[in-house]
Amino acid sequence: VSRFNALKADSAWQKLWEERRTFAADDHSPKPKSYVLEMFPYPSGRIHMGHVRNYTMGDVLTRYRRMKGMEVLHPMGWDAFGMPAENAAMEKKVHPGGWTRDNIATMRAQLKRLGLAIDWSRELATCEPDYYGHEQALFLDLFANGLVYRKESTVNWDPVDMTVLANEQVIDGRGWRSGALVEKKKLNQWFLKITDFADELLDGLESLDKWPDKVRLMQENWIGKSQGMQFRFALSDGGSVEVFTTRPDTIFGSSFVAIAADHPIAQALAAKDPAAADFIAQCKLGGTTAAEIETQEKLGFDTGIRAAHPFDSAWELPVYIANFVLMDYGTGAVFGVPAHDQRDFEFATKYGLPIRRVVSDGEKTQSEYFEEESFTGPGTLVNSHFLNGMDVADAKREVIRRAESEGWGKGTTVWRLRDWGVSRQRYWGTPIPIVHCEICGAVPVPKKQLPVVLPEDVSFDIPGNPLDRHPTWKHVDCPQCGKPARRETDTLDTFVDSSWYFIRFASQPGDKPFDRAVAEQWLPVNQYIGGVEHAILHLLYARFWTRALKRIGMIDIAEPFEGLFTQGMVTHETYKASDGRWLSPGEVVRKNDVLIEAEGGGPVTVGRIEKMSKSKKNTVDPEPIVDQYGADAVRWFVLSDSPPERDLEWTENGIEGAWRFVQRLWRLFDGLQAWEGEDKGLDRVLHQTIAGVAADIEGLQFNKAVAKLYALVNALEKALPSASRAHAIRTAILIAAPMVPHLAEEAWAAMGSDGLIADAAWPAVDPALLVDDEVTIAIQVNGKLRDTVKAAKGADKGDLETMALANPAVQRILEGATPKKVIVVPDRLVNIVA
Ligand code: ANZ
Ligand code: ZN
Repeated sequence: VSRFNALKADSAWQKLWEERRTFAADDHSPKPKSYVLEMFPYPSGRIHMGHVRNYTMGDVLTRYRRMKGMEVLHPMGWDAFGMPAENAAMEKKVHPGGWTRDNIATMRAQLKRLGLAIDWSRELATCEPDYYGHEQALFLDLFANGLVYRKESTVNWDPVDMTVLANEQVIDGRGWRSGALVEKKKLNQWFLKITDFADELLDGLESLDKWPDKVRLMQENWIGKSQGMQFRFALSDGGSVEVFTTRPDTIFGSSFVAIAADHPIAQALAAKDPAAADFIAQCKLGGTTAAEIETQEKLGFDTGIRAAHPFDSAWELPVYIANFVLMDYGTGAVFGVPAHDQRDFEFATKYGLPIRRVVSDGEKTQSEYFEEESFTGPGTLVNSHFLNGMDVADAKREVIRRAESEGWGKGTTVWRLRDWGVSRQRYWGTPIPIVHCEICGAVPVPKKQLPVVLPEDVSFDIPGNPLDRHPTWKHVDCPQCGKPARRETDTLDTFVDSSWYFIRFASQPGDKPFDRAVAEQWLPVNQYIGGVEHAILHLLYARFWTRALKRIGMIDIAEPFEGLFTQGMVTHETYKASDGRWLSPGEVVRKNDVLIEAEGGGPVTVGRIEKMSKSKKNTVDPEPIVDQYGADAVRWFVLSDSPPERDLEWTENGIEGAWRFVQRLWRLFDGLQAWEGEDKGLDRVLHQTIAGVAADIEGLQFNKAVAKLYALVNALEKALPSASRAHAIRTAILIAAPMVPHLAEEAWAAMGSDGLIADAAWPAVDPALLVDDEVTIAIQVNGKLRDTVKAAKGADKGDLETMALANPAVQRILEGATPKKVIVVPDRLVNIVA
């Protein structure tokens, strides 16, 4: 019996698949089409285990659907623009383009070593002009249709690095690289009108029934539709302030009004009052993200202005400037109800403002509620005049009705979703195809002049945007009036690149972004697979971009991703040396059952099992593993151990077990002979496995499919020679082919089949063999299990009793005595009471 030589088989079959273009998707195929896509990788350097897991899942589905007779599009490309390339340029003095393209070459070769069924002829990299040039054209189409605009907005500015920072790059108010105190600066930036689609994007979620509920909920919260009311408070200085609330029912519980630091009233006050100006400056030092605002200490400045309560003008509320009120949500002003809002509660506690309960759930006393926190639950209105006794929903309606009829307020809807700011003051991104002219304003670059290509000769030795300080690149003539003008030097957020790559995969003509008819044949993506970290932004932007193209008549697809699957992470144990250094798995050895440092022999503590990461040094590089065990064993392991939506722990034992299984499967096949005779039981096991594995792959429950194949192989190893057994072994190879394609091809060829197993048909199932007509009966004596036996399903009670009494284990215990009683549960058990 031979061994499966994975290294030899892997490269031979990979070469053949490539030569024969086996996985090229045919746009004109008459077969039903399927589009399987995993989120394309960022070319960071090398493939990691998370990639292996992600791409193997999509691959199994692809290969399975091909065997089921579908034409499958399964492409691959590179999300190739972004910050890490510029960081590498600064640190290692390499060009971002060279660094990126080298990484792509390395990672492409690594992916090919996994034997993925990918149509490599459609490969694309977003950093190449033949991709981003088309993106520029699409940007201009959106611009021409009013879906792109420019406005002044606030950014985080690092005064030392002279660069704009993303929120994640601001740590405790300082630039992550320079450590300088970050300033807020106003810049003109480009925006995409995603808010125009807020309703559609929200409603569309309902149709996405093949998405995880949690992702839909996250999108819903991000879009954040709030129904409420907007109204004016008259102010003691003669002016007024408009507030937005989702809780008009709590109006009689208000004890202050608060405005944002950027609110015009605050700004006006700052001009005459230095204390107010100081407070506003202090507010600007704090973070701007919702999470930061939530956790910051709530601070306020009493303006001295008083607001009149709308239902009782004699009732005056102090007006504060407060750091927890955002200018760009609602109206930038609120009324505070400390009893029923936690931020207001903290604020009121700090500034000694009244805490007045107006909603009661009828159980607790006021002091119980309000010592620690506000009460935000449902209940009945109290202390609220004409609202008393109503529930919250009725009270909301009543306040809105009165405000509208008295003319001082109205019911409204507000959205949390903001327009998408796409300007980045960076080099390594898609240049925004606009020219700024003093006379004509912002002028689109004529389409025939696209792509606007990034200049190659840039330097990264001084801070700032290399495009901006390039000696010639930005100096161009205005396309409209011909006078000297300036190119836009901002580039597009890389999320724009990933918002339409799946369309370009489906169709990639040279002269336009895509051919509509061809793209519509493939789209939507039937199964999209990727990390849950993209559950909000990437998926929302891609949904928006697709809808925007639909609105301007470029494609008739509303939702780009029909099915979505978010896979879990790959984890590994962590190790620490006695001095607290993290150790990599390779730096640790086991000796006499304890772990010690390979170098130096010091004791090692085993830490938690965590997501593989460079910082904890608990990564395992896939490449040497593939070299050692072969692609099929690696594929088998990443599919096998846990449900795909959960984390998978990478262990040495696990990969060895997978390797042993691959060898077992090969041995079974290698021992195959022309046996004769029928084994009905085995036929049934086989057909149940075929049907079960198919259902599991379709449901993306790969670990279950793997478990069924294990069970089949166990049964085949035990089975006696028969024609049934020979047939089942051959069929086992077929249904394992999506998971272990190299072994499967090798076996398929050895069976003398012409053609590839990759092109073979999935075996048909005989429905008659799916019914289990044999059951396992437990034989008990005094309730204790003594043996199990097989019996025909539905066998009658008397037969089962006779069989049980004749059982050798039972006879030994009874020693000839007559049992007191025999209880028979048909199809389940026989219990003998002695
Ligand atoms: C009075 C009130 C009473 C409120 C109460 C809540 C509870 P969502 O649901 O997230 O939309 N708010 C309004 N504009 C704000 C702004 N620019 N910055 C900070 N907070 C703002 O939240 C709406 C609620 O958040 C509004 O309802 C308002 O406080 C506050 F028992 O008004 B509420
Ligand atoms: Zn001009």
